[in-house]
Amino acid sequence: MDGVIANNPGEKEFHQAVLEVAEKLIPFIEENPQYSKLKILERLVEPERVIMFRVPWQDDAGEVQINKGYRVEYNSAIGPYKGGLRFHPSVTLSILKFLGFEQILKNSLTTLPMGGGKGGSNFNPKGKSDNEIMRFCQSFMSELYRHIGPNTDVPAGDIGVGGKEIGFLFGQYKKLKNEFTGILTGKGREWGGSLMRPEATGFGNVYFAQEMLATKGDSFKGKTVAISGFGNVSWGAAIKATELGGKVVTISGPDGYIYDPNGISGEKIEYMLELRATNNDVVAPYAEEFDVEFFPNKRPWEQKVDIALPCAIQNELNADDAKKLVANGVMCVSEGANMPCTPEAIELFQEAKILYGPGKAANAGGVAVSGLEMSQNSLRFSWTAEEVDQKLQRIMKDIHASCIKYGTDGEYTDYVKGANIAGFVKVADAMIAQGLV
Ligand code: NDP
Ligand code: 2IT
Repeated sequence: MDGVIANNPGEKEFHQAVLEVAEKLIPFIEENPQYSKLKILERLVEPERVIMFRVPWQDDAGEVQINKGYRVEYNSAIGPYKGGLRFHPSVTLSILKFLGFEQILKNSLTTLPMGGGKGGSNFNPKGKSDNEIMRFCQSFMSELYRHIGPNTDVPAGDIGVGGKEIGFLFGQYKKLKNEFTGILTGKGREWGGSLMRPEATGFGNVYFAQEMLATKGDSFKGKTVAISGFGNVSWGAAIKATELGGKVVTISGPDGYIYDPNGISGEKIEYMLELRATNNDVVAPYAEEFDVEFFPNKRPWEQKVDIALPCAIQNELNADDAKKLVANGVMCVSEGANMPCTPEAIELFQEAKILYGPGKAANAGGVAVSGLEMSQNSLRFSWTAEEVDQKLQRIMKDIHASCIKYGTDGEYTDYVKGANIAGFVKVADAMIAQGLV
Protein backbone atom coordinates (compact mmCIF):
# COMPACT_ATOMS: atom_id res chain seq x y z
CA MET A 1 0.00 0.00 0.00
CA ASP A 2 2.88 2.40 0.73
CA GLY A 3 4.00 2.02 -2.87
CA VAL A 4 0.48 2.52 -4.24
CA ILE A 5 0.00 5.66 -2.14
CA ALA A 6 3.40 7.10 -3.07
CA ASN A 7 2.93 6.41 -6.79
CA ASN A 8 -0.63 7.74 -6.93
CA PRO A 9 -0.57 10.72 -4.59
CA GLY A 10 -3.88 12.18 -3.41
CA GLU A 11 -6.03 9.56 -5.18
CA LYS A 12 -7.98 8.59 -2.08
CA GLU A 13 -10.84 6.66 -3.73
CA PHE A 14 -8.28 4.65 -5.68
CA HIS A 15 -6.29 3.91 -2.50
CA GLN A 16 -9.53 2.79 -0.79
CA ALA A 17 -10.41 0.37 -3.61
CA VAL A 18 -6.90 -1.13 -3.72
CA LEU A 19 -6.73 -1.51 0.08
CA GLU A 20 -10.02 -3.41 0.18
CA VAL A 21 -8.66 -5.86 -2.39
CA ALA A 22 -5.10 -6.08 -1.03
CA GLU A 23 -6.26 -6.89 2.51
CA LYS A 24 -8.07 -9.98 1.31
CA LEU A 25 -5.62 -10.98 -1.43
CA ILE A 26 -2.26 -10.73 0.30
CA PRO A 27 -2.73 -13.75 2.61
CA PHE A 28 -3.84 -15.77 -0.44
CA ILE A 29 -0.86 -14.58 -2.49
CA GLU A 30 1.48 -15.54 0.34
CA GLU A 31 0.14 -19.09 0.12
CA ASN A 32 0.57 -19.05 -3.70
CA PRO A 33 4.11 -17.77 -4.29
CA GLN A 34 3.87 -17.85 -8.11
CA TYR A 35 1.80 -14.67 -7.81
CA SER A 36 4.20 -12.85 -5.51
CA LYS A 37 7.32 -13.92 -7.40
CA LEU A 38 6.00 -12.41 -10.64
CA LYS A 39 4.60 -9.34 -8.81
CA ILE A 40 1.14 -9.87 -10.23
CA LEU A 41 -0.63 -7.64 -7.70
CA GLU A 42 1.94 -4.86 -8.16
CA ARG A 43 1.37 -5.09 -11.94
CA LEU A 44 -2.40 -5.29 -11.59
CA VAL A 45 -2.68 -1.96 -9.73
CA GLU A 46 -0.93 -0.11 -12.58
CA PRO A 47 -3.24 0.63 -15.55
CA GLU A 48 -1.96 -0.57 -18.92
CA ARG A 49 -2.83 2.83 -20.38
CA VAL A 50 -4.50 6.08 -19.28
CA ILE A 51 -5.90 8.47 -21.89
CA MET A 52 -6.76 12.05 -20.90
CA PHE A 53 -8.15 14.57 -23.32
CA ARG A 54 -9.84 17.92 -23.80
CA VAL A 55 -13.58 18.03 -24.55
CA PRO A 56 -14.57 21.45 -25.94
CA TRP A 57 -18.23 22.11 -26.78
CA GLN A 58 -20.66 24.97 -27.18
CA ASP A 59 -23.68 25.47 -24.89
CA ASP A 60 -27.10 26.73 -26.04
CA ALA A 61 -26.12 30.32 -25.27
CA GLY A 62 -23.19 30.01 -27.69
CA GLU A 63 -20.64 30.00 -24.84
CA VAL A 64 -17.58 27.74 -25.22
CA GLN A 65 -17.28 25.09 -22.47
CA ILE A 66 -14.31 22.84 -21.75
CA ASN A 67 -14.43 19.55 -19.85
CA LYS A 68 -11.91 16.84 -19.08
CA GLY A 69 -12.29 13.46 -20.79
CA TYR A 70 -10.70 10.18 -19.67
CA ARG A 71 -10.42 6.52 -20.51
CA VAL A 72 -8.48 4.22 -18.20
CA GLU A 73 -7.58 1.05 -20.13
CA TYR A 74 -6.75 -0.97 -17.07
CA ASN A 75 -6.18 -4.61 -17.88
CA SER A 76 -6.65 -6.69 -21.05
CA ALA A 77 -5.38 -10.08 -19.82
CA ILE A 78 -8.70 -11.88 -20.33
CA GLY A 79 -10.41 -9.77 -23.01
CA PRO A 80 -10.85 -6.30 -24.50
CA TYR A 81 -11.03 -3.44 -21.98
CA LYS A 82 -14.65 -3.21 -20.84
CA GLY A 83 -16.43 -0.84 -18.51
CA GLY A 84 -18.69 2.17 -18.34
CA LEU A 85 -18.40 5.90 -18.90
CA ARG A 86 -19.41 8.23 -16.05
CA PHE A 87 -20.49 11.83 -16.67
CA HIS A 88 -20.68 13.55 -13.29
CA PRO A 89 -19.06 16.71 -11.87
CA SER A 90 -17.29 14.61 -9.21
CA VAL A 91 -15.30 12.61 -11.83
CA THR A 92 -11.52 12.66 -11.34
CA LEU A 93 -8.73 10.32 -12.36
CA SER A 94 -8.85 8.82 -8.85
CA ILE A 95 -12.55 7.94 -9.20
CA LEU A 96 -12.03 6.37 -12.63
CA LYS A 97 -9.00 4.39 -11.46
CA PHE A 98 -10.95 3.00 -8.50
CA LEU A 99 -13.80 2.04 -10.83
CA GLY A 100 -11.48 0.59 -13.48
CA PHE A 101 -9.56 -1.44 -10.92
CA GLU A 102 -12.78 -2.90 -9.47
CA GLN A 103 -13.97 -3.58 -13.00
CA ILE A 104 -11.05 -5.97 -13.72
CA LEU A 105 -12.12 -8.33 -10.94
CA LYS A 106 -15.86 -7.84 -11.55
CA ASN A 107 -15.54 -8.70 -15.23
CA SER A 108 -13.45 -11.74 -14.41
CA LEU A 109 -16.19 -12.93 -12.01
CA THR A 110 -18.84 -12.80 -14.77
CA THR A 111 -17.08 -15.78 -16.45
CA LEU A 112 -17.13 -13.82 -19.76
CA PRO A 113 -13.97 -12.75 -21.66
CA MET A 114 -13.73 -9.08 -20.73
CA GLY A 115 -10.79 -7.03 -19.46
CA GLY A 116 -11.25 -3.97 -17.25
CA GLY A 117 -11.60 -0.28 -18.09
CA LYS A 118 -13.51 2.86 -17.14
CA GLY A 119 -13.86 6.37 -18.49
CA GLY A 120 -15.87 9.51 -18.34
CA SER A 121 -15.86 13.22 -17.80
CA ASN A 122 -16.45 15.88 -15.17
CA PHE A 123 -19.30 17.12 -17.41
CA ASN A 124 -22.44 17.82 -15.33
CA PRO A 125 -25.61 16.69 -17.16
CA LYS A 126 -27.76 18.52 -14.60
CA GLY A 127 -29.91 21.15 -16.30
CA LYS A 128 -28.42 20.53 -19.78
CA SER A 129 -30.65 20.42 -22.86
CA ASP A 130 -30.64 17.38 -25.13
CA ASN A 131 -28.81 19.43 -27.77
CA GLU A 132 -26.09 20.33 -25.29
CA ILE A 133 -25.73 16.69 -24.26
CA MET A 134 -25.50 15.70 -27.93
CA ARG A 135 -22.80 18.28 -28.71
CA PHE A 136 -20.87 17.20 -25.64
CA CYS A 137 -21.10 13.49 -26.57
CA GLN A 138 -19.99 14.21 -30.15
CA SER A 139 -16.97 16.13 -28.94
CA PHE A 140 -16.11 13.43 -26.40
CA MET A 141 -16.25 10.70 -29.07
CA SER A 142 -14.25 12.81 -31.58
CA GLU A 143 -11.22 11.99 -29.46
CA LEU A 144 -12.21 8.67 -27.85
CA TYR A 145 -12.96 6.93 -31.16
CA ARG A 146 -9.26 6.47 -32.01
CA HIS A 147 -8.60 4.55 -28.79
CA ILE A 148 -11.51 2.07 -28.79
CA GLY A 149 -12.80 -0.75 -31.00
CA PRO A 150 -14.87 -3.93 -30.72
CA ASN A 151 -11.72 -6.00 -30.08
CA THR A 152 -9.85 -3.29 -28.17
CA ASP A 153 -12.06 -1.41 -25.74
CA VAL A 154 -15.86 -1.37 -25.47
CA PRO A 155 -17.32 1.36 -23.21
CA ALA A 156 -20.89 1.48 -21.85
CA GLY A 157 -22.99 3.59 -19.47
CA ASP A 158 -22.61 4.47 -15.80
CA ILE A 159 -23.80 7.47 -13.76
CA GLY A 160 -25.06 10.17 -16.14
CA VAL A 161 -24.70 7.94 -19.21
CA GLY A 162 -27.82 6.05 -20.26
CA GLY A 163 -29.48 5.11 -23.54
CA LYS A 164 -29.66 8.68 -24.84
CA GLU A 165 -25.95 9.39 -24.37
CA ILE A 166 -24.94 5.98 -25.75
CA GLY A 167 -26.97 6.85 -28.87
CA PHE A 168 -25.18 10.16 -29.43
CA LEU A 169 -21.77 8.55 -28.78
CA PHE A 170 -22.51 5.65 -31.13
CA GLY A 171 -23.73 7.96 -33.91
CA GLN A 172 -20.52 9.98 -33.79
CA TYR A 173 -18.30 6.87 -33.77
CA LYS A 174 -20.14 5.44 -36.77
CA LYS A 175 -19.78 8.68 -38.68
CA LEU A 176 -16.05 8.99 -38.00
CA LYS A 177 -15.19 5.35 -38.74
CA ASN A 178 -17.85 4.52 -41.35
CA GLU A 179 -18.41 1.27 -39.47
CA PHE A 180 -21.44 -0.23 -37.75
CA THR A 181 -19.80 -2.30 -35.03
CA GLY A 182 -20.50 -3.21 -31.43
CA ILE A 183 -18.31 -0.45 -30.14
CA LEU A 184 -20.50 0.41 -27.15
CA THR A 185 -22.95 -1.62 -25.09
CA GLY A 186 -26.26 -0.39 -23.75
CA LYS A 187 -27.33 0.47 -27.30
CA GLY A 188 -30.99 0.80 -28.29
CA ARG A 189 -32.68 -2.52 -29.01
CA GLU A 190 -33.34 -1.50 -32.64
CA TRP A 191 -29.67 -0.88 -33.36
CA GLY A 192 -27.70 -3.68 -31.76
CA GLY A 193 -28.58 -3.37 -28.08
CA SER A 194 -29.38 -6.37 -25.93
CA LEU A 195 -32.83 -6.81 -24.47
CA MET A 196 -32.65 -6.60 -20.67
CA ARG A 197 -29.48 -4.46 -20.57
CA PRO A 198 -31.30 -1.53 -18.90
CA GLU A 199 -32.68 -3.88 -16.23
CA ALA A 200 -29.57 -6.03 -15.88
CA THR A 201 -27.64 -4.33 -13.07
CA GLY A 202 -30.63 -3.93 -10.76
CA PHE A 203 -32.06 -7.38 -11.57
CA GLY A 204 -28.62 -8.97 -11.13
CA ASN A 205 -28.19 -7.26 -7.77
CA VAL A 206 -31.49 -8.66 -6.54
CA TYR A 207 -30.64 -12.13 -7.91
CA PHE A 208 -27.36 -11.99 -6.00
CA ALA A 209 -29.14 -10.93 -2.79
CA GLN A 210 -31.62 -13.75 -3.36
CA GLU A 211 -28.75 -16.25 -3.52
CA MET A 212 -27.28 -14.85 -0.30
CA LEU A 213 -30.68 -15.04 1.44
CA ALA A 214 -31.14 -18.63 0.23
CA THR A 215 -28.04 -19.67 2.20
CA LYS A 216 -30.13 -18.81 5.29
CA GLY A 217 -33.23 -20.51 3.90
CA ASP A 218 -34.78 -17.07 3.34
CA SER A 219 -36.01 -14.89 0.43
CA PHE A 220 -37.37 -11.44 -0.50
CA LYS A 221 -40.92 -12.50 0.28
CA GLY A 222 -42.48 -10.20 2.86
CA LYS A 223 -39.25 -8.23 3.42
CA THR A 224 -38.96 -4.44 3.55
CA VAL A 225 -36.25 -3.04 1.29
CA ALA A 226 -34.41 0.31 1.36
CA ILE A 227 -32.96 1.41 -1.99
CA SER A 228 -30.83 4.53 -2.52
CA GLY A 229 -30.54 6.50 -5.76
CA PHE A 230 -33.31 6.76 -8.34
CA GLY A 231 -31.35 6.03 -11.51
CA ASN A 232 -30.92 3.06 -13.79
CA VAL A 233 -29.70 0.59 -11.16
CA SER A 234 -32.24 1.61 -8.49
CA TRP A 235 -35.05 1.31 -11.03
CA GLY A 236 -34.12 -2.26 -12.01
CA ALA A 237 -33.62 -3.28 -8.38
CA ALA A 238 -37.03 -1.86 -7.40
CA ILE A 239 -38.79 -3.81 -10.16
CA LYS A 240 -37.21 -7.16 -9.32
CA ALA A 241 -37.35 -6.82 -5.52
CA THR A 242 -41.07 -6.06 -5.81
CA GLU A 243 -41.63 -8.94 -8.23
CA LEU A 244 -40.04 -11.34 -5.73
CA GLY A 245 -42.43 -10.25 -2.98
CA GLY A 246 -40.36 -7.54 -1.26
CA LYS A 247 -41.69 -4.09 -0.37
CA VAL A 248 -39.41 -1.23 -1.46
CA VAL A 249 -39.96 1.69 0.91
CA THR A 250 -37.24 4.22 -0.04
CA ILE A 251 -35.44 5.81 -2.97
CA SER A 252 -33.08 8.78 -2.69
CA GLY A 253 -31.30 11.56 -4.52
CA PRO A 254 -28.58 14.06 -3.67
CA ASP A 255 -31.42 16.16 -2.12
CA GLY A 256 -32.63 13.53 0.40
CA TYR A 257 -34.87 10.47 0.42
CA ILE A 258 -38.55 9.59 0.28
CA TYR A 259 -40.24 6.98 2.50
CA ASP A 260 -43.26 5.28 0.97
CA PRO A 261 -44.78 2.89 3.54
CA ASN A 262 -47.14 1.39 0.94
CA GLY A 263 -44.25 0.28 -1.24
CA ILE A 264 -42.79 1.69 -4.45
CA SER A 265 -44.31 -0.49 -7.14
CA GLY A 266 -46.08 -0.34 -10.51
CA GLU A 267 -46.53 3.20 -11.87
CA LYS A 268 -44.43 4.54 -9.00
CA ILE A 269 -41.40 2.66 -10.33
CA GLU A 270 -42.08 3.96 -13.83
CA TYR A 271 -42.17 7.46 -12.33
CA MET A 272 -38.47 7.01 -11.45
CA LEU A 273 -37.72 7.03 -15.18
CA GLU A 274 -39.47 10.39 -15.49
CA LEU A 275 -37.49 11.80 -12.57
CA ARG A 276 -34.23 10.61 -14.11
CA ALA A 277 -35.11 12.01 -17.55
CA THR A 278 -35.65 15.55 -16.21
CA ASN A 279 -31.88 15.89 -15.56
CA ASN A 280 -32.86 17.77 -12.41
CA ASP A 281 -31.02 15.73 -9.84
CA VAL A 282 -33.84 15.55 -7.27
CA VAL A 283 -36.10 12.89 -5.78
CA ALA A 284 -38.36 15.30 -3.83
CA PRO A 285 -41.06 15.52 -6.59
CA TYR A 286 -41.95 11.88 -5.84
CA ALA A 287 -43.20 12.95 -2.40
CA GLU A 288 -45.61 15.47 -3.93
CA GLU A 289 -46.73 13.17 -6.72
CA PHE A 290 -47.61 10.26 -4.39
CA ASP A 291 -48.23 12.14 -1.14
CA VAL A 292 -45.52 10.56 0.99
CA GLU A 293 -42.88 11.94 3.33
CA PHE A 294 -39.63 13.50 2.01
CA PHE A 295 -36.58 13.68 4.29
CA PRO A 296 -34.34 16.48 2.98
CA ASN A 297 -30.57 15.95 3.17
CA LYS A 298 -30.98 12.56 4.88
CA ARG A 299 -30.10 9.05 3.80
CA PRO A 300 -32.53 6.14 3.74
CA TRP A 301 -30.40 4.00 6.08
CA GLU A 302 -32.11 5.41 9.19
CA GLN A 303 -35.30 3.49 8.35
CA LYS A 304 -35.96 0.03 9.79
CA VAL A 305 -35.69 -2.45 6.92
CA ASP A 306 -34.74 -6.09 6.37
CA ILE A 307 -32.70 -5.56 3.21
CA ALA A 308 -30.61 -2.57 2.05
CA LEU A 309 -29.60 -2.06 -1.59
CA PRO A 310 -27.28 0.95 -1.97
CA CYS A 311 -27.56 1.87 -5.66
CA ALA A 312 -26.42 5.52 -5.92
CA ILE A 313 -22.72 6.35 -5.63
CA GLN A 314 -19.45 5.59 -3.82
CA ASN A 315 -19.19 6.11 -0.04
CA GLU A 316 -22.90 6.80 0.42
CA LEU A 317 -23.24 4.48 3.44
CA ASN A 318 -20.85 5.15 6.35
CA ALA A 319 -20.27 3.69 9.82
CA ASP A 320 -23.12 5.68 11.41
CA ASP A 321 -25.51 4.46 8.73
CA ALA A 322 -24.29 0.87 9.17
CA LYS A 323 -24.81 1.10 12.96
CA LYS A 324 -28.41 2.23 12.44
CA LEU A 325 -29.11 -0.56 9.93
CA VAL A 326 -27.60 -3.23 12.18
CA ALA A 327 -29.42 -1.89 15.28
CA ASN A 328 -32.67 -2.05 13.29
CA GLY A 329 -32.07 -5.70 12.42
CA VAL A 330 -31.03 -5.55 8.75
CA MET A 331 -30.20 -9.05 7.48
CA CYS A 332 -28.75 -8.39 4.02
CA VAL A 333 -26.87 -5.57 2.26
CA SER A 334 -26.25 -5.99 -1.46
CA GLU A 335 -24.34 -3.28 -3.34
CA GLY A 336 -25.86 -2.10 -6.63
CA ALA A 337 -23.46 0.84 -6.78
CA ASN A 338 -19.67 0.60 -6.88
CA MET A 339 -18.05 0.93 -3.43
CA PRO A 340 -21.13 2.56 -1.78
CA CYS A 341 -20.19 1.31 1.71
CA THR A 342 -17.16 2.79 3.46
CA PRO A 343 -14.56 0.33 4.85
CA GLU A 344 -15.81 1.04 8.41
CA ALA A 345 -19.39 0.21 7.39
CA ILE A 346 -18.28 -3.07 5.78
CA GLU A 347 -16.42 -4.03 8.94
CA LEU A 348 -19.55 -3.41 11.03
CA PHE A 349 -21.68 -5.57 8.72
CA GLN A 350 -19.16 -8.38 8.78
CA GLU A 351 -18.75 -8.19 12.57
CA ALA A 352 -22.52 -8.43 12.92
CA LYS A 353 -22.36 -11.48 10.61
CA ILE A 354 -25.05 -10.20 8.29
CA LEU A 355 -25.11 -11.07 4.58
CA TYR A 356 -23.00 -8.44 2.80
CA GLY A 357 -22.41 -8.59 -0.98
CA PRO A 358 -19.74 -6.22 -2.40
CA GLY A 359 -20.45 -4.38 -5.64
CA LYS A 360 -17.92 -6.21 -7.76
CA ALA A 361 -19.96 -9.38 -7.25
CA ALA A 362 -23.46 -8.04 -6.58
CA ASN A 363 -23.66 -5.49 -9.41
CA ALA A 364 -21.81 -7.55 -12.04
CA GLY A 365 -25.09 -8.30 -13.83
CA GLY A 366 -24.88 -5.05 -15.79
CA VAL A 367 -21.52 -5.71 -17.33
CA ALA A 368 -22.43 -9.40 -17.75
CA VAL A 369 -25.33 -8.47 -20.03
CA SER A 370 -22.97 -6.04 -21.76
CA GLY A 371 -20.78 -9.09 -22.45
CA LEU A 372 -23.83 -10.88 -23.84
CA GLU A 373 -24.54 -7.82 -26.02
CA MET A 374 -20.99 -8.10 -27.41
CA SER A 375 -21.59 -11.78 -28.21
CA GLN A 376 -24.89 -10.98 -29.97
CA ASN A 377 -23.19 -8.22 -31.99
CA SER A 378 -20.41 -10.62 -33.08
CA LEU A 379 -22.99 -13.22 -34.05
CA ARG A 380 -25.18 -10.57 -35.73
CA PHE A 381 -28.03 -12.13 -33.81
CA SER A 382 -30.24 -11.31 -30.87
CA TRP A 383 -31.59 -13.36 -28.01
CA THR A 384 -35.05 -12.95 -26.49
CA ALA A 385 -35.54 -11.20 -23.16
CA GLU A 386 -36.19 -14.58 -21.53
CA GLU A 387 -32.96 -16.03 -22.93
CA VAL A 388 -30.92 -13.06 -21.69
CA ASP A 389 -32.60 -13.14 -18.28
CA GLN A 390 -31.89 -16.85 -17.92
CA LYS A 391 -28.22 -16.32 -18.78
CA LEU A 392 -28.08 -13.42 -16.31
CA GLN A 393 -29.56 -15.57 -13.53
CA ARG A 394 -27.07 -18.34 -14.31
CA ILE A 395 -24.15 -15.88 -14.17
CA MET A 396 -25.28 -14.37 -10.84
CA LYS A 397 -25.60 -17.88 -9.38
CA ASP A 398 -22.10 -18.75 -10.61
CA ILE A 399 -20.65 -15.55 -9.14
CA HIS A 400 -22.30 -16.36 -5.84
CA ALA A 401 -20.89 -19.90 -5.95
CA SER A 402 -17.37 -18.52 -6.61
CA CYS A 403 -17.69 -16.22 -3.59
CA ILE A 404 -18.78 -19.17 -1.43
CA LYS A 405 -15.86 -21.25 -2.73
CA TYR A 406 -13.14 -18.72 -1.93
CA GLY A 407 -14.79 -16.79 0.93
CA THR A 408 -16.26 -19.36 3.31
CA ASP A 409 -14.51 -20.10 6.56
CA GLY A 410 -16.57 -22.27 8.87
CA GLU A 411 -20.13 -20.95 9.02
CA TYR A 412 -19.60 -17.43 7.71
CA THR A 413 -18.99 -16.37 4.11
CA ASP A 414 -16.81 -13.29 3.65
CA TYR A 415 -18.11 -12.28 0.20
CA VAL A 416 -15.46 -9.56 -0.11
CA LYS A 417 -12.67 -12.11 0.26
CA GLY A 418 -14.48 -14.59 -1.99
CA ALA A 419 -15.07 -12.07 -4.79
CA ASN A 420 -11.56 -10.64 -4.67
CA ILE A 421 -9.79 -14.01 -4.77
CA ALA A 422 -12.09 -15.60 -7.35
CA GLY A 423 -11.82 -12.56 -9.64
CA PHE A 424 -8.05 -12.34 -9.18
CA VAL A 425 -7.08 -15.95 -9.91
CA LYS A 426 -8.30 -15.97 -13.52
CA VAL A 427 -6.68 -12.63 -14.40
CA ALA A 428 -3.45 -13.51 -12.60
CA ASP A 429 -3.11 -16.87 -14.35
CA ALA A 430 -3.74 -15.20 -17.74
CA MET A 431 -1.08 -12.57 -16.97
CA ILE A 432 1.42 -15.29 -16.08
CA ALA A 433 0.64 -17.22 -19.28
CA GLN A 434 1.10 -14.11 -21.42
CA GLY A 435 4.54 -13.22 -20.03
CA LEU A 436 5.91 -9.90 -18.87
CA VAL A 437 3.90 -7.48 -21.05
P1 NDP B 1 -27.70 6.86 -12.95
O1 NDP B 1 -27.06 8.11 -13.43
O2 NDP B 1 -28.79 6.24 -13.75
O3 NDP B 1 -28.22 7.04 -11.49
C1 NDP B 1 -27.44 7.42 -10.39
C2 NDP B 1 -28.41 7.99 -9.43
O4 NDP B 1 -27.92 8.25 -8.13
C3 NDP B 1 -28.87 9.32 -9.97
O5 NDP B 1 -30.22 9.42 -9.76
C4 NDP B 1 -28.02 10.25 -9.15
O6 NDP B 1 -28.43 11.55 -9.20
C5 NDP B 1 -28.15 9.62 -7.83
N1 NDP B 1 -27.17 10.13 -6.88
C6 NDP B 1 -25.98 10.71 -7.11
N2 NDP B 1 -25.38 11.04 -5.96
C7 NDP B 1 -26.23 10.65 -4.98
C8 NDP B 1 -26.19 10.74 -3.58
N3 NDP B 1 -25.17 11.29 -2.95
N4 NDP B 1 -27.24 10.24 -2.88
C9 NDP B 1 -28.28 9.68 -3.50
N5 NDP B 1 -28.37 9.60 -4.84
C10 NDP B 1 -27.37 10.07 -5.57
O7 NDP B 1 -26.52 5.84 -12.70
P2 NDP B 1 -26.61 4.28 -12.50
O8 NDP B 1 -27.89 3.90 -11.87
O9 NDP B 1 -26.21 3.69 -13.78
O10 NDP B 1 -25.43 4.06 -11.47
C11 NDP B 1 -25.62 3.98 -10.05
C12 NDP B 1 -24.47 3.24 -9.40
O11 NDP B 1 -24.44 1.91 -9.92
C13 NDP B 1 -23.07 3.81 -9.68
O12 NDP B 1 -22.26 3.60 -8.54
C14 NDP B 1 -22.56 2.96 -10.83
O13 NDP B 1 -21.15 2.94 -10.87
C15 NDP B 1 -23.14 1.62 -10.44
N6 NDP B 1 -23.27 0.64 -11.52
C16 NDP B 1 -23.93 0.94 -12.68
C17 NDP B 1 -24.06 -0.02 -13.66
C18 NDP B 1 -24.84 0.23 -14.89
O14 NDP B 1 -24.95 -0.70 -15.69
N7 NDP B 1 -25.42 1.38 -15.11
C19 NDP B 1 -23.44 -1.34 -13.52
C20 NDP B 1 -22.82 -1.57 -12.24
C21 NDP B 1 -22.73 -0.59 -11.31
P3 NDP B 1 -27.50 12.59 -10.01
O15 NDP B 1 -26.90 11.87 -11.18
O16 NDP B 1 -28.48 13.58 -10.42
O17 NDP B 1 -26.45 13.05 -9.07
O1 2IT C 1 -19.85 -0.48 -13.19
C1 2IT C 1 -20.22 -1.19 -14.14
O2 2IT C 1 -20.06 -2.42 -14.14
C2 2IT C 1 -20.90 -0.54 -15.27
N1 2IT C 1 -21.11 0.66 -15.22
C3 2IT C 1 -21.29 -1.34 -16.47
C4 2IT C 1 -20.14 -1.50 -17.41
C5 2IT C 1 -20.48 -2.14 -18.74
O3 2IT C 1 -19.54 -2.22 -19.54
O4 2IT C 1 -21.61 -2.53 -18.98
